[in-house]
Amino acid sequence: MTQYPRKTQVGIIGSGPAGLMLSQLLHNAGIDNVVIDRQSREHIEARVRAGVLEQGTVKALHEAGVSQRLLAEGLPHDGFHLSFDGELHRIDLKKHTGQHVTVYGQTELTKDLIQRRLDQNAPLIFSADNVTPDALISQSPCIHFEKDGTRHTVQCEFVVGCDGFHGISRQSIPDDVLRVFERVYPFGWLGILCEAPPIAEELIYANHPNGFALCSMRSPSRSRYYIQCDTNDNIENWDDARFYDELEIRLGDSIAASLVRGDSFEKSIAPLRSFVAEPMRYGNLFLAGDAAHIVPPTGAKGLNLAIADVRILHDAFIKHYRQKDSSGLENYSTTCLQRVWKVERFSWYLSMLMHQIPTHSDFEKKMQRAEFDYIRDSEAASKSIAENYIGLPLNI
Ligand code: RFL
Ligand code: PHB
Repeated sequence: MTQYPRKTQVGIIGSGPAGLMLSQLLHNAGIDNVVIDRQSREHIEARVRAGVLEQGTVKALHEAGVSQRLLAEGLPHDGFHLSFDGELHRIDLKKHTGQHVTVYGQTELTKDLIQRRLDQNAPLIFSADNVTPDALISQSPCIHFEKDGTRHTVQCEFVVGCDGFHGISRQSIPDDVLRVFERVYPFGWLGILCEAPPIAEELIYANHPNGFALCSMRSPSRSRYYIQCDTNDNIENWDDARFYDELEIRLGDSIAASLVRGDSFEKSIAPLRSFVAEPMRYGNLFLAGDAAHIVPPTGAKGLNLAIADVRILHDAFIKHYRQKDSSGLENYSTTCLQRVWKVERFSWYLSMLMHQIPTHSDFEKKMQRAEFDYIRDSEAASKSIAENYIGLPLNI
């Protein structure tokens, strides 16, 4: 029978980007850790999600030693486009910030992180049932889980909940301790992946009276497209022809002329939500990534925010273990939340600017248009979008 560790310094629940990256960073610093996920490796490696990495995220992956493929295959983008009723405005990231973003799929990043951890014989436990953090406000917290019908317990010094929005970690914090702030948007994103060259070299975020559309990519031969849809819509209602017809309308004739309609091989609908849980620490449990906060995907921030949390937490653990200084851990929640709320603001702002909001009056539609015109005509407004899009510094 497989033996699982009974003791570790940091027990990590969830092997998404946050959990895997934290595990790698801690390992590199000589801090023992165990990662436990309820899903199988195959399931985790098949999830299609984010596509845009901030330079800080790429740098962190590089420093963690997990950037070989990312540096070879990632696509540096010096700008992106906003489109309003077919009128394009380019946000020049390079000019305004001196930085770029990198297009590289979260799916590939996750595969790279898993492979690296397994190459190092890391205790990475997939397909665990009933994962439960326990004794969180004691000096000896632990994680219980079941594997192949047998119950196991890992004693930890700290537990980190990297188990996403629907995970168990946040739910383990009593209601009278946790305060949540939430907005659920009255629409979703219908996304497809297809084997066809992207419509343009850079991303296009479009607002049209029919709704939002986003043209993104994974590689020079693989495209990722999204359109705003009803939250309760069903992918069965959207064959590729209908999807592309609608995408073309929302982009306008001149942009749509370059569209190559590749057969889709992934199609899904994602809800849009803003969510923050405060505090991000309860006793010896720390929350990181989507377990603590969700942003609507319009600003491409969720994955980047998750990596930022674990970088801050990693620094705090190093201070704790090497210098016997727990101030980083004490301040973890406050430090992260400062940044989280700013990123929430940007994601909310860009979402409200670029979508058709069902409750909007004609006045609010005019305000949206005026905002676009202002961004187009003002260097300062474009620069503000650029500095948020490339990613705010860690210590703000
Ligand atoms: P994840 O990736 O959700 O991983 C959580 C892991 O925890 C496991 N888990 C549990 N394990 C044990 N016990 C339990 N009870 C558990 N419950 C859950 C899960 O199996 C999973 O493996 O969270 P993490 O690591 O915090 O990472 C967050 C990111 O995945 C997320 O923020 C981004 O995908 C958001 N996002 C984007 N972010 C960007 O930075 N740039 C983008 O361009 C971008 N585009 C997107 C996105 C998210 C999207 N969707 C589908 C919501 C586009 C879309 C459409
Ligand atoms: C993606 O490529 O999946 C993507 C890109 C930019 C976003 C959201 C998603 O803002």
